[in-house]
Amino acid sequence: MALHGLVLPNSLVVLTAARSRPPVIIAGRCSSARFVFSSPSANTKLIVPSSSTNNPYPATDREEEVAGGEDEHELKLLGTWRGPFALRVRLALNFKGLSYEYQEEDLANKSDLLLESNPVNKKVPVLIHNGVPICESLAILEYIDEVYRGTGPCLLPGDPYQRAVARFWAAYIDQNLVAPWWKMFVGKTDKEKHEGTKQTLAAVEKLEVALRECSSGKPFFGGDNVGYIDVVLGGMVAWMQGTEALCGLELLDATKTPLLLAWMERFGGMEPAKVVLPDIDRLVEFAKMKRAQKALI
Ligand SMILES: N[C@@H](CCC(=O)N[C@@H](CS)C(=O)NCC(=O)O)C(=O)O
Ligand SMILES: *[C@@H]1O[C@H](CO)[C@@H](O)[C@H](O)[C@H]1NC(C)=O
Repeated sequence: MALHGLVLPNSLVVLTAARSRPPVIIAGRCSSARFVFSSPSANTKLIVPSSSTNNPYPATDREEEVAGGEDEHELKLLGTWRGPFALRVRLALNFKGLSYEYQEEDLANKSDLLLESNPVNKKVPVLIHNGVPICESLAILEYIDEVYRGTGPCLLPGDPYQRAVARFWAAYIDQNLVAPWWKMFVGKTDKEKHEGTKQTLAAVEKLEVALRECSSGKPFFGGDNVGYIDVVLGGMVAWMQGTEALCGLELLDATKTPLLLAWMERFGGMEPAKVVLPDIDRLVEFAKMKRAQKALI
C-alpha cells in the first residue's frame, strides 16, 4: 500500500510527500485504466498516462509537461474525518494517487488557516494548492481533475454530454440525498424528519436508475473506473451504512436498490476508499452524541 501515513482522525495526518523527486505531471490525456494507488513506490505522484484512446477535455494530442518542481505539488486539505464533502475530496485524491497533507478541523474552533482560506463560507473542505485555496467540494474535484489530468483515472468523462450528466447527478446528490438525509437525522419535528425520510428514499431509488444508466453494466457510475459521481456519493457511504443505527431504517435493500447496494460494498471495499471512510461504529456513536447535545456535527 502506498500510503505512508497513519490515518488517525482528529490529528494531523500527513500522507507521504515524497520530496526527493519532483513530480512530473503530464497533461493531455487521461490515463483511464491505470490504477496507481497500490504502487509500492513512494513516488506515487510520478505517473505517466497510459496510451488511452479516451478523449479528454480540451482535446489535444500533445502530451506536455506542465509541472516539474516539487512546489507545483503542494497539496493541503482542510476537512473533518466524517464530513461527506471533505471525504469526497479525499476519495478523489486517493483514487488519483495524489499525495497530500491533511489537516483535521475542529468546526467549533476553526483554524485561522480555514478562516483565511474560505472567508466567505468558512466551511470545509478547502484544498490549498501551493498556498492558493480552492473552496466547495465539487469545484475542488473538478480542479483536481483538470490540474492532474495525467495522473490516475479521470473523474469526469471526456464527452461533454457525459460530463453534463455527471455534474447533474452530483448536484442531485447534494440537493436530494445529502440535505434530506440530514433532515431525516436531525429534523426538529417528526414532520420534518418524515419529510426528510421520504425524500431520501426517493433519492436512492432515482440513484439506482442513474447507476444502471451511467454504468451500463460496469462496476461504477464512471464505468470501469471510479469517477466523479462515485466519489461524490462515496462521501456518503459511511452515513448510508450507518442509517439504520441512526435513523431506524435501512436505506438500501436488495429488492429496491440492488445495484446501489452492490456498488456500496464494492466501493467501500477498495483500498483508496477504505483508508479514509470512517468506521461505521465510531461514526454512529459520534453522530448520536452530537445529536443528543444538539451540537454542530
Ligand atoms: N457545499 C459545500 C458544503 C460544505 C459543508 O457544509 N461543510 C460543513 C461540514 S460537513 C462545514 O464546514 N460546516 C461548518 C460551518 O457551517 O460552520 C461543499 O460542497 O463543500
Ligand atoms: C482552539 O484552537 C486553538 C488552536 O487552533 C487552540 O490553541 C485552542 O486551545 C482551541 N480552543 C478550544 C476551546 O478548543
